[in-house]
Amino acid sequence: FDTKKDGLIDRQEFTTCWNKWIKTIIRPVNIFLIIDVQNDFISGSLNISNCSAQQNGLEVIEPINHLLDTVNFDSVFYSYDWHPTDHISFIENLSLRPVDPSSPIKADNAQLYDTVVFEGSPKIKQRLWPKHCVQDSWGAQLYKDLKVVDNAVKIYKGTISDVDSYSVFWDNKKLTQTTLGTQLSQLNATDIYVCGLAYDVCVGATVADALSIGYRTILIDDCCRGVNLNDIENTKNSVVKNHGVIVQSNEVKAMV
Ligand code: VGL
Ligand code: ZN
Repeated sequence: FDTKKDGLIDRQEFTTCWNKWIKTIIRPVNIFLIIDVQNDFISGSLNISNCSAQQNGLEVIEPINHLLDTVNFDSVFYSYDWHPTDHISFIENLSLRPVDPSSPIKADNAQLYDTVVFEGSPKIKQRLWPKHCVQDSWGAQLYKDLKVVDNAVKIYKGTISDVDSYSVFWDNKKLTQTTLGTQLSQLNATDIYVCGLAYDVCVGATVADALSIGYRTILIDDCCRGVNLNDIENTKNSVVKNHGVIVQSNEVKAMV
């Protein structure tokens, strides 16, 4: 492989092809990413069954545990929505920051789940949620029946007061990153299996980022529950459009 004669590629090209493409295809590194399966979203202050889709977050526990018991992932990641008490997304904190004059919804009549525009440069669009997943609180703990495997990696997001973070990769302004990106790179991850809560919020944003980075991204539909049916439908459509894959949990074992 030292010469280029007769159409043979040289050693450098061979090494690149081998490491970057061939090994990646024949030896995938499969990651299972379980997003925000925390008390507050299941039975606490942001219980998603009170949102418009009226879905039950508890229903993800059994299929996720079954995958953890039966599928041989290379690594399992759990993310936590992990907010300080003065977080910008809490409707209780609306008076802490000036709402911009351009905001279609004014501070005086802002309701839960509305989107307001806060002053700032650039201005900050923020949906208002009830106070949830406060750092170290009960509501921020993983739901008790969710299996946590040995050697799991935990990722914390939404930890900065003035910016929300739906994606487990980046905050909503793409200014700061969690440790997820570097940890996946260190593992040479190729395939990311994603599930959890909420389907149309943090799961959707994370899958979009995983696809934009270029991971083979597999969304496990029956292991997700969400907030709004229209938004869930839009999430699925955009995953397919961006060449992600949507599967049911009973299809995963044969893929890994
Ligand atoms: C989430 C709303 C607010 C989520 C987090 O994990 O999907 N939703 N914060
Ligand atoms: Zn949150």
